[in-house]
Amino acid sequence: MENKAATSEETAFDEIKSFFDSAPPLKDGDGIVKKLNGFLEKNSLPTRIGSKRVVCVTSGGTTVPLEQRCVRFIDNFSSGHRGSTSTEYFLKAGYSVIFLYRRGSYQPYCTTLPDDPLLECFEITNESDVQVHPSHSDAVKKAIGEHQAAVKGQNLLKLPYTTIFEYLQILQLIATSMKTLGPYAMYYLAAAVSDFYVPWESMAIHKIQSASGPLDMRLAQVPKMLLVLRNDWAPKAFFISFKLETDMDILLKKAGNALRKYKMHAVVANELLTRKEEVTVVTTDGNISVRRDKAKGVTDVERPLIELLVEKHSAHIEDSRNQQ
Ligand code: 9Z3
Repeated sequence: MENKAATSEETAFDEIKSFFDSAPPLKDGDGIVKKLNGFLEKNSLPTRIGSKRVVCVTSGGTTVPLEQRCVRFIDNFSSGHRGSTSTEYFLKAGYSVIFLYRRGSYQPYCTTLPDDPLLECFEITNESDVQVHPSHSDAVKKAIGEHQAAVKGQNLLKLPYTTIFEYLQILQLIATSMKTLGPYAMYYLAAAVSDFYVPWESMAIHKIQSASGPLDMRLAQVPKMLLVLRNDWAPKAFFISFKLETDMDILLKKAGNALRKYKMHAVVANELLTRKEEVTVVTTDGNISVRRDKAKGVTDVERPLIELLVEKHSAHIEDSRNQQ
């Protein structure tokens, strides 16, 4: 049994190595490492109760390019609402956040602003100056004030990605930098990550032409990065992954499988249509349903979800200390 597990981990390791070896080089990898190290230096100062907690929140969906000079791509559904709202609650709870987000997806403190904030929140006065429209004034002040406080206090680092290649390459850099935080590090993996991709070396260079008729395409499986992230890149960290399904009948079973297979501390199971109302936190101690309860003034499901996860992270840190 143990041998079988070791073999599947070795296979995953080999697949991941070949995924990274064949991926296009990450643009400005050195710049990203510099930002990460600067951020973590500021945030790994010891506190009265141990070390500062840092969470890596992933948000938005990865793309899978079909051409190297990409005109077309396959996308994964995620607006980034879950990741950005959760980031706000983690910051409020005293965490520092590395926000790995899909370019163009929702940003922390902006989810309650209108779709086109620049055009809808501002107006030109009779004196040809620009001012915030009074009806949006409170929302804009709150968003700018809270965002500035997080960035100035160096508690929020935002790193953008677009493709599945960039996402996994940056996640590896984050894990390498965060390793020294041990149990004080948390991973909250809300991004919707492609299961299939076109390997770079077998990808068309130029725009695929339609003249030759229908397109047949074989997609390779994205290696299961969670296994290596959990076991090798960040073995002491606290891990939360997400399971998204559209069929309620299989959701909890699949979340339970992911919990065991990847040794997650919790898997947040959500169904596409009800994801903003209710999620189920699946753990080895049982399932906990978390709801947005308007009657109790709870405006989103992320607030009680983050409260619960912060509590569980505290227990994880306590356990790790007792084992030392
Ligand atoms: C989620 O399940 C997120 O909760 C949502 C959030 C993407 C549904 P929005 O960004 O939506 O607020 O619009 N994320 C993880 C989805 C995912 O790809 N999970 C993989 C899977 O289900 C495992 S890593 O197999």
